[in-house]
Amino acid sequence: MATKQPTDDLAIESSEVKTKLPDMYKVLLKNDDYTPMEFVVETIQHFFSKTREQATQIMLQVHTKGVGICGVYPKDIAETKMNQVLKSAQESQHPLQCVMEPA
Ligand code: TYC
Repeated sequence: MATKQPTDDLAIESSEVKTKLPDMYKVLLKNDDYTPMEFVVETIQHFFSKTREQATQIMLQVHTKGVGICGVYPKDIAETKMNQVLKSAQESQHPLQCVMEPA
């Protein structure tokens, strides 16, 4: 009788599991002289899930310092949010500028 050889034993090799956090990007608003403060506050609330109080603080930061951070996200999410803000501003004919940069 043939002896069964242990040919199909599963070997679980130790492997280094590489986990890498995604590169993160800041989404920024820039100040201008024309976009209404209320529009900016509503934009920050809507697209960046901030409370009215948080959104007002960010808007005032932008208004007084020229730029402010709305949030920090992985690249694809930052791009989506930036483009959503720009589209919304364009549709309302406001010159609001939104940019992203590495965090
Ligand atoms: N400076 C604008 C005003 O006085 C308000 C404003 C705030 C515009 C933030 C853009 O990203 C901005 N109406």
